[in-house]
Amino acid sequence: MNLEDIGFNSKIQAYLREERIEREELGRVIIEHKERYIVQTEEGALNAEITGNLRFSAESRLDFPAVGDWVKLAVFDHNSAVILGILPRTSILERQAVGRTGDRQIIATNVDFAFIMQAVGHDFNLNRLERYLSICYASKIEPIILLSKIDLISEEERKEQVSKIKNRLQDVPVIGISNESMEGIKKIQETIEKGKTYCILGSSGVGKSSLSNNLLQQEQMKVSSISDQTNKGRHTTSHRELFVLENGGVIIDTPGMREIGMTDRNQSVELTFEHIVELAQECKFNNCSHISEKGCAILEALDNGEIEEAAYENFQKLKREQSRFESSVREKREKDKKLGKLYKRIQEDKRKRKFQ
Ligand SMILES: Nc1nc2c(ncn2[C@@H]2O[C@H](COP(=O)(O)OP(=O)(O)OP(=O)(O)O)[C@@H](O)[C@H]2O)c(=O)[nH]1
Ligand SMILES: [Mg+2]
Ligand SMILES: [Zn+2]
Repeated sequence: MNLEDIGFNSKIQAYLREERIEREELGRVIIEHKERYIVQTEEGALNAEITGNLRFSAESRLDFPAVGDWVKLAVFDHNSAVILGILPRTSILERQAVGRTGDRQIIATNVDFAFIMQAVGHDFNLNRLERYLSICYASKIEPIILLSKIDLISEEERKEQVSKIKNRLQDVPVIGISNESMEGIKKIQETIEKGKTYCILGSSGVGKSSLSNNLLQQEQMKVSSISDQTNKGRHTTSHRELFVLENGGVIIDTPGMREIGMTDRNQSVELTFEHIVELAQECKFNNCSHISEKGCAILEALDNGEIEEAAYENFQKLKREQSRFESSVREKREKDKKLGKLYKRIQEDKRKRKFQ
């Protein structure tokens, strides 16, 4: 396998030249298991760990390698290496770490497109689609919505669901697919460009790994069997994994996500609700709260159906979530600062006592 197959491009090439990194020292993280990594290099896949230095200087999860990262390696033998550093990321797909306000979790990095997958039926949810869009736009990742399991509904029902998506999320492409009848799979294959990275996102059980296998044309990823499905809440895929398609596209399969909490990435929510943000600029007063003001463009648009009530509510909810994240990051930083000062004082006291 050569590096171009896994997404190597002229931008990375330029970086290598600038930093005097040899091609042989470069790899891409394809699997992550709790601080142990599998890294694809031109010579093959290697088991890798990070250096103590990298771990020690890491300030947050963002400083650890993630699936999709390009990393500089020290290669020891045929199958092991140490990760010395992470190359600058072109994009970071991240969410709020589950149950830990103010902490983030990287889903994948250096992603160009996201396949956001929802199955017809219970899983279908426009508010959740807007969450996914926001985490994509946060990092300039282009979303493509996949409506899966269309074999389970009629043609008419499918048209209805697609138009629901189109009405709410005007400019995002939607592809209906079935891993059973294979409808739409060819369309996805045609969409995939060589050297670009596609991350598949969605709840557990929507068919992400089934799609991965169909694109790979082999059973690479474990798929839940029908009997497993009665076992609700069970996740079949437990880690993120990157693999290369025959035509050169790169796919990242991910475990199903139940929550997609907003982090503080700039503009993410605004870009998803661009039409609402634009309208708000037409309000008569600059500081319009869009609650009862005369000449409020938002209230008017809600009245005449130009904006869906549900979309507006979701917009506000995501913004609130984002500011909660921001303030908890700020609080943490202040706490750390206070702790730092306290620590310094204790050290000084100790020193003084020594000399007394
Ligand atoms: N009818 C129908 N069933 C599907 C389709 N795609 C997947 N399935 C079934 O749905 C179940 C879950 O599929 P997976 O591919 O494991 O789902 P996943 O999204 O990878 O799930 P996690 O790994 O838990 O996140 C399996 O039993 C599949 O056979 C489809 O297009 N139509
Ligand atoms: Mg899976
Ligand atoms: Zn207003």
